[in-house]
Amino acid sequence: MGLLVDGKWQDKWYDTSKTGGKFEREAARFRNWVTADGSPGPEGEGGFKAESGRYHLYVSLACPWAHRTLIFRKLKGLEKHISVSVVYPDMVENGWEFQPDDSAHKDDLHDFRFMHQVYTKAAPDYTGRVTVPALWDKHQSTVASNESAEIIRMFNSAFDGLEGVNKELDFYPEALRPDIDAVNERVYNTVNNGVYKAGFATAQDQYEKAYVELFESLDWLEARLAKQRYLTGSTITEADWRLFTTLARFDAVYYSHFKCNRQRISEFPALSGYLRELYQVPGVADTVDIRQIKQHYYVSQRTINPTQVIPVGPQLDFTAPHGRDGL
Ligand SMILES: N[C@@H](CCC(=O)N[C@@H](CS)C(=O)NCC(=O)O)C(=O)O
Repeated sequence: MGLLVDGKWQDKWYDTSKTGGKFEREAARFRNWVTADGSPGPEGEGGFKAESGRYHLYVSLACPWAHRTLIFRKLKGLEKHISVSVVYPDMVENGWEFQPDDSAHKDDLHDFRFMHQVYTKAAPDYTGRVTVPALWDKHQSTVASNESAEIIRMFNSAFDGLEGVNKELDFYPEALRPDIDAVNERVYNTVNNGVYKAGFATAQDQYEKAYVELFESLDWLEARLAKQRYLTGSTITEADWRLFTTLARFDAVYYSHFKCNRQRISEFPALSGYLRELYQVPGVADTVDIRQIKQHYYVSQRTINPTQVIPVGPQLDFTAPHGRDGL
C-alpha cells in the first residue's frame, strides 16, 4: 500500500494525522472524457474518440469503484470493444500488482508487474495514489480517466455507435438526471465512501460520525425501496448500480472489517431484496467475485486486520428469490 511521489513508489498507508483521524479520499487525477467524436468532454483534453479496441480497462474485482465500470461494460455490450486486465486481490507493499504467470491477473497490454508502472508510463513524474479503475488509451499511450463515476458515464453513451452496443439502454436518462444526481451525492458521501470513512477512521469520533451517517442513509434507502422498485422510480439507473457495488460487499466485509455493524443488509427487507434483484440482472453475477473481495480487504488492510486471516462466513445467497416483481 503506497503511492507515487514524482514517479517514485513509496510504501505508505493513508495519513489521517492531519485530519484528526478522518479518512479523506484523494481526487482522481486523469479526468479526460471519451466521447463519440473525440470532442472534449466536461473537463480535460479532447482527442479521446470512442473507437473499438482503442481502450483498455484496468480493474480489481474487489474494488467497488472498478466494479461499477465492469457492470457498465457488461450491460452495454462493450466487452468486445474494451479489453480488460484484472489486478491480483492483495494490495500490499507495492500497491496493486499483476501475476505474470496467472492469466486471470496478468497485464495483457503492457505485461507490467505493478499497476504503478501503468501510471508512470502515462505520466513519468506522477504524484498521487495509484488506483483502479483506470481506462488506458492505446493511441495516446496514457490514462484517459481514472475516475469511475466518469468512466461509467462514458460507457453509458459514448460508444453507442459501435457494433453490437446496446444503445437502447440508458442508465442516465435526461428526465431523471436531477434525481439521480441527488441520490448519488448522498449515497457517495455516506454509503459508498461512508463505509471507508468508518473503516479507515483512526479516531473514535470520526468513526462514529461516519457510522451514524451511514445507517441514517441506509434507513432512508430502505424506506425509499420499500415503496418503489429502484432508487429513482421504475427503471434501473446509474444510481442503482452505484449503490449495488457497496451493498454486495457489505455483509461480507464492511459489517465486520469496517465496523459497520448496526445491522447487515440481509436484515433490511427492501434493501436485501433489491440487492438480490440487481445481482440477478443477466450478466451482473459474472462481475461479482466474493472470494476476491474478501481476500482483498482482509489481507491488504493490515492496519485493520494485522493477522490477515480471512473470515469464513457469512453465507451469502444472492440468487434466492427477490420478491420485488409486485412493486
Ligand atoms: N475516485 C476513484 C477511487 C478509486 C479507488 O480509490 N480505488 C481503490 C480500490 S477500491 C484503490 O485503487 N486504492 C488504492 C489506493 O488508494 O492507494 C474512482 O471512483 O474511480
